[in-house]
Amino acid sequence: MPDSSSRAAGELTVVHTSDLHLGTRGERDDLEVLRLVLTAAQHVSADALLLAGDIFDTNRIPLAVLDRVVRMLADASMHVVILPGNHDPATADSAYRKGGLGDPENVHVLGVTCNDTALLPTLELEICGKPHMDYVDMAPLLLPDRRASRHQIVMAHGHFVRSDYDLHRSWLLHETDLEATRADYVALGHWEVAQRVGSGDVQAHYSGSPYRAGTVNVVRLDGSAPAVSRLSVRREDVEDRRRE
Ligand SMILES: [Mn+2]
Repeated sequence: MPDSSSRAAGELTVVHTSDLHLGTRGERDDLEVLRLVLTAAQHVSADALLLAGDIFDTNRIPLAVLDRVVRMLADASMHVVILPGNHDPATADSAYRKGGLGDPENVHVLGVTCNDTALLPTLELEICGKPHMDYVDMAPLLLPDRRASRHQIVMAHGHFVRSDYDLHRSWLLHETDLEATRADYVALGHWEVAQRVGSGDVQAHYSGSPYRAGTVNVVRLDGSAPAVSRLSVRREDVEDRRRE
């Protein structure tokens, strides 16, 4: 866990990604994308890594793969907050309830290891989100209670409504609701592209999948408007930074 005394007072760095879809190759999944994401998060000395849904492609993940994921997250020396998505919902047989995924003290799974809020008091940060609990359509944006911490982030996994043409889709996120969160940052998942959505004051961003976007979002919070940038997780860029 990063030493909180090494941070400037009240300053936080959070890395946000989603849609890793681990396990598409079964036992042969090399988890390379997770390694690249974790290395990038370590490069910016992230205090927390947010995984906004569809981390696993399916809940039928071989235990050997789960076991390696658990060890990688436990060794990450940062908080990891996971929101179950529509591919990996927090069902009774969810990947998040098997293989000890919720056991490491730095790993927080919304709807599994805590309710809809992960409280990280050493970071003065609370992360709220409505996990997918099954495969059925629902409104995926949680309107948080009045904040109890200095910093508040909302996570949601769903489809942002750009026009009426989107209304036939599932798990819809409406701009008015994003604004109503009043959160410092809204970490979205479900889209493959990295994109800010909404035109109001609340910063709501999709990270995109690391495969398609080639980046993760880096969010710096210091009590004023969050600074959001993107960091490459392409293998050659991650290896280059390592050699610096
Ligand atoms: Mn999804």
